[in-house]
Amino acid sequence: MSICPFPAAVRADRLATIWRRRRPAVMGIVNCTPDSFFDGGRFLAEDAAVAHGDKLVAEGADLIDVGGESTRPGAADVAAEVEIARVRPVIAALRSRHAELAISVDTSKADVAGAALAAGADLVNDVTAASDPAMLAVIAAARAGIVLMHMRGDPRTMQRDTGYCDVVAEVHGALAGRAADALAAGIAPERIWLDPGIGFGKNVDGNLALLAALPDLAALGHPVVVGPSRKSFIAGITGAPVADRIPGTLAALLPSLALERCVVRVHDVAATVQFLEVAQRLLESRR
Ligand code: PMM
Repeated sequence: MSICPFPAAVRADRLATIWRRRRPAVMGIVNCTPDSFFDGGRFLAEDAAVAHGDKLVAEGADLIDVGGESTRPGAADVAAEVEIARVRPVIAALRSRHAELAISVDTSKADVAGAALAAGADLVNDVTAASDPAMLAVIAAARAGIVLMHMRGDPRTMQRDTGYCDVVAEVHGALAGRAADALAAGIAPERIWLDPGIGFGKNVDGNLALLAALPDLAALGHPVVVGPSRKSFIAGITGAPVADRIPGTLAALLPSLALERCVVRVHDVAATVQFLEVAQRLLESRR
């Protein structure tokens, strides 16, 4: 008898359903943090976070990403116990309310990942590409998925140096290396998802180059995740304050439409679903 209340086969099914659409899948963000750059403090209370998750599901989210530590530039570290106390009840509540929903936990700590998987999460969204030495083993043992995101340095230091010789080659090369490590740890290729880390140690041109090169990232053979939602490169181009960046976010999602297996991580699910549905139909009408 398995002691895990969430068997690997059920988890695999939930992750597989992500790809049922003809357009990119939508990951809705629930930040249970006091200090995230857009929604910090709004969903710190458990009931507010769960209600927000319910709302994003009703708007058409294919996955919900629950985070308990801000990754904004300059953000302070959070102890694992604090992070677990923030995310575990929210994940458990969302799991009991939405049996079929794929849920990810946004963490870079293996202990938090383990607690979140035991509470019903399917996927670990790791902005440090599994820098915790125990992370890949935790994922492999649970037969869960992992998002390996590229970041230079850590949130405290990442915007100090945003220069690269060739940002696309460097980021894709680093992710290919981490994907190889994840494969070697026993994680199946379809459960290793790659994210170029928009806004994490990149300038405006670097972010744009990485967005435009998403098809090259997908050519590494893994699903791709991209998270431009309301980020400051949109202000770098347009001057728009964070409250007014939905149009810029949607424009940044255009390259994702060319990919077969892509997840877009966004705050605004309803607007994103509408954009992707119409854009996809438009593209198909030309074929
Ligand atoms: N961005 C943030 C947090 N987590 N995870 C992935 N995979 N990709 C991202 O681009 C990403 C992330 C920062 O945004 P938030 O503070 O609003 O969650």
